[in-house]
Amino acid sequence: MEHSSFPSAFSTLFGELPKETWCCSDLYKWEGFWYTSSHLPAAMAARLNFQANDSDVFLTSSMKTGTTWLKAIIPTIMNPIGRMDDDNNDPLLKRHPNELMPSLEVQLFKENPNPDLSYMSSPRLFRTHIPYPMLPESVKNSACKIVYITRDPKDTFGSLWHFFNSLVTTHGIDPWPMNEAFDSFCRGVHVFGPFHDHVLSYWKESIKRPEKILFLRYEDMRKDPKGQLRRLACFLGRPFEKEKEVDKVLWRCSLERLKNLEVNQHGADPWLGFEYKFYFRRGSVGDWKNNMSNEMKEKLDHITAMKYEGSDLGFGH
Ligand code: PAP
Repeated sequence: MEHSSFPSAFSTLFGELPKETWCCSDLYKWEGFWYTSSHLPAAMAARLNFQANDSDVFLTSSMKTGTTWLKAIIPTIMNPIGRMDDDNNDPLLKRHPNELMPSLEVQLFKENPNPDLSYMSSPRLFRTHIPYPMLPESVKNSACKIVYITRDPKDTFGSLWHFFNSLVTTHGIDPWPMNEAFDSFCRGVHVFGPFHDHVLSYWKESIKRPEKILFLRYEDMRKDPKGQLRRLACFLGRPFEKEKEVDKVLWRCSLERLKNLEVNQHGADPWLGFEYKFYFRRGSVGDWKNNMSNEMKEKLDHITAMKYEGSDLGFGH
């Protein structure tokens, strides 16, 4: 995995932090969560220097929970003409969803600890995998909106394993043993992990401040896409007026469509080098049945039930 261009100031710090090797990368533990040597300085710089505007929208998530779907949906909802505009002008035709919502830690604060963001027009749309406690204070305290998406931990793990295994194998590296990946996931050691703590950090805030943080589940989006889309649009202050607008956004952002677009079949993320096609796979609910033994399912369900006890998050069964 890549390194930040300003890690030298961090070399002493890195030497003092708990460290684990995860899928060919070194991860470092900072304030309870695991980061790569590239993400951690960028997240710290963003926390120090990022100034939120009230009109900003933040898409937040742990990895592989359905973020790419929302990276397509949110810009389409927020674009005043995007919902009904000529399909030939759809930005998704030319740009992978990653490019429509820049990431704090992967893009904006990676090369420069204090980037000039004045070129961005309002409303600015951002995404991040940074856990809630590490968010810049102005994001927490301004009126900007935060959308969080989560997913069944079993499907999240399966998606994470498939994604990184595809990356390593296409680079000629040995496959990532699933049992090794699973053991790390259960211990909470993975990029931006522990998964359950990440989810809880946002869920708790969403209970306290539902007008500030909208908490979505991938499974609900799959089961009732229209209902969840309306909920999201209202939260963002852009309610739908016509049914066909809802249909249009869902079609434009559907996995089937995005997966088959030229831009997503052949391009690669310029910041990460990851091939765009790997962001689109099956998108199934319950795909863990194809990946996990019963023993693995029982183990992860048990951890989930313990971690989520007292919440209405579910998933531990
Ligand atoms: P990220 O954290 O790297 O951004 P993220 O988009 O959160 O990844 O997760 C990828 C998952 O979302 C994949 O799930 P799978 O591995 O179980 O198949 C991917 O298929 C799914 N996904 C991507 N785009 C869409 C979409 N438009 N609609 C539904 N699911 C999608």
